[in-house]
Amino acid sequence: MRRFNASDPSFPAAFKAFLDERRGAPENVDAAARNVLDAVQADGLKAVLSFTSRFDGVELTEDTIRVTADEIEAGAAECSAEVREAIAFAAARIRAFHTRQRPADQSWIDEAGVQLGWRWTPLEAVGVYVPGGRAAYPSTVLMNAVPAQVAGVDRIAMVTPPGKLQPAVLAAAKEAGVSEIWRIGGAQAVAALAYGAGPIQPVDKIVGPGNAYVTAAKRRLYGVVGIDALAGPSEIVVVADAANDPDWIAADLLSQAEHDPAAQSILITDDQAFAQAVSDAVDARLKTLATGVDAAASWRDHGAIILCPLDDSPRLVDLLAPEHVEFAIDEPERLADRVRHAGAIFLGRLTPEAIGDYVAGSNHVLPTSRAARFQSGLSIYDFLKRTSIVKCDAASFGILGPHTVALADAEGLPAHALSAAIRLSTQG
Ligand code: HSO
Ligand code: ZN
Repeated sequence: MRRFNASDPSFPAAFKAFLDERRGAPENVDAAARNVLDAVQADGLKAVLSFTSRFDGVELTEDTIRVTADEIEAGAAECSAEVREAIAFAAARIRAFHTRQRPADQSWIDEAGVQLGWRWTPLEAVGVYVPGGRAAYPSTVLMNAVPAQVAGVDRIAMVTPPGKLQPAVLAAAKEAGVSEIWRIGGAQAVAALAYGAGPIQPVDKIVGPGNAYVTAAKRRLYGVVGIDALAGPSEIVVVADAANDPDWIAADLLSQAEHDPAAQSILITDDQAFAQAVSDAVDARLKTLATGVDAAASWRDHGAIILCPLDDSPRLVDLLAPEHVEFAIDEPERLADRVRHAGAIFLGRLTPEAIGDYVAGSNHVLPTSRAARFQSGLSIYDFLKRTSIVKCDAASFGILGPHTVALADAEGLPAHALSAAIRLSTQG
């Protein structure tokens, strides 16, 4: 964990170096992902099954690749009532939040008499990647699939590496209206979704976090299909004054550190003694946390405590452009309103970021690695597209036509000019 004091003359340079640090091993997996994509594009299901055998050690066939409706039901039923209830609660809140994002179609007649507007339509088919192992989060299934469902996507296809499917993941998939689940993972799953493979029909967009191979495959497929933002390790900045219980703030920092050794948790505070108390509380908690190994690595390698007047915190937050920022202070809006770059902002002492991970209703798929400078979290807009609509009548065509001809001539495109001129001439 790094300690910074914003009043040190060396702070600007040291902080800049800190911002520029890479997190996570730069894995050179692009060539491998490309081979997988090429093979699946050429050989379809055969290639998908052979990669699944090679990378996952599981022999599948066309008949066993799909998770059956019975399996989904049985798996979901294994979930405890408490977890099922929490999933339904979360889904309803995520649904409500994203329903409010639904944009309106527009249509108007402008001063030239042209009818103009646009219409929003949902994507037809979307693929959701769900990682295997510990990172198979039911909450992430909800965060990816519910907005698609709210947008009105017809088909939501989920892929997840073969192996025992977590009951809660199945329950979440069911709740979120996932229409099909395929037990495939890695770049081959992403390729199958993009190109289609045997019974797996191609989709129009692929969302959801995955490992380095999945991310490399998604990056390569951008353009063949739509892709959501490329997910990086989690981040949290907590702005807190000395009136907080250090143990609460320590828990918030650890809540993101435990995701990944490459995650980043940063405390900004104006009180030296409080900073030390939080640091001690983190160390104490790390001793017993079941996820302590990853969390300790994250805190050790990427964690930081920045001492500065809280009034300066919005400026530092903007430089960090974090995925999440908490303002654990009274009247948090006073500072939070000055933040420009953050994926999500959590206000006050009773709004830990974990609330947003699960049940606030806002999306937890958020920009990382400073992408909050230019990107928003996943939303209904990721599953909608806008089609422009234009209609001229004789009078408005008379106004627009000659300018069209002039620009087409200037661009050396005579057929463009003609298609306007031909209509102008018949109108006398
Ligand atoms: N905080 C993660 C999402 C998540 N948390 C899933 C718990 N489960 C995104 O940065
Ligand atoms: Zn989380």
